[in-house]
Amino acid sequence: MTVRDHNRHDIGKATLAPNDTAGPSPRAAFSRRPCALLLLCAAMLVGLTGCSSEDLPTFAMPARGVTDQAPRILSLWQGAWIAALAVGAITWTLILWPTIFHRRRRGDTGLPPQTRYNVPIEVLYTIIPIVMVCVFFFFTARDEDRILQTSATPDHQITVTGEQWSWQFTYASDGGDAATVTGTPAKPPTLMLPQGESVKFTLVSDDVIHSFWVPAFLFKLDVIPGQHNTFQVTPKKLGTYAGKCAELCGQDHSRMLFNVKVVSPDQYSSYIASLKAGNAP
Ligand SMILES: [Cu+2]
Repeated sequence: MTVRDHNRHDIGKATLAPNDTAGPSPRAAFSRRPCALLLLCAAMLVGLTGCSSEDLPTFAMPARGVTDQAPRILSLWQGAWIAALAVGAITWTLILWPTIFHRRRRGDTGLPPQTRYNVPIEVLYTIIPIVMVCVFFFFTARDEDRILQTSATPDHQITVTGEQWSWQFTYASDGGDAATVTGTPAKPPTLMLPQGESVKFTLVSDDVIHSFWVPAFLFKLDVIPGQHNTFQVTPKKLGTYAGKCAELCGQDHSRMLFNVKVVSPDQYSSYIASLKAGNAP
């Protein structure tokens, strides 16, 4: 018998006798220590979910948000990160544990016990990903539904028109005449918003698909020709924030910028009045 034949013989014996009494059974191989680690990860996960959003890091989100809907978005983001890290920790443990502690030792011969046709394990690693996808889907769908809810009677309404390669803001508050600001790539427009008052946005496009993105809102929404996408926010913090297009829309896409300025309601009213009178800055 050649060496190759001998090895093949050994392999055949090992794979055809998975419950060989010389080694531990598949169930015994699933030792207590990895189980303890998994339980520790689960306990940490439960502990983290008990923390408030403010206690947790933003996980590379640029800010904590300046609108009423930002906390929900940040919370969804943080939850997704925690779940992904927990899954990563469990996966890394399951990979590294056998790699380090179940290496082949001197004197070991043949293959370790094989775990083919281990139905409980196969059912487990089929069900767990399905449960994970269902959990992610549930929280994402729930929050997306709430984030995109709009009121029938918002305090103000603004139509945002995206066009290659700038933005146009049309204010239609208080049932009065619309006032419009149109920007250019060389002169980015400023979107004025009142602090503490609800603003419903309607996004329309004159040409191609753009994306209305204000990083400080922790939110962006596509601007699609022939479709009116809407969302509503109440700005909470005074200040000036950057806005940009987040959809590659042509050669000057990178110049499709604007500013968002959150001011007091009085300043907002006087700005709209001066805009209608043709005296806006
Ligand atoms: Cu663009």
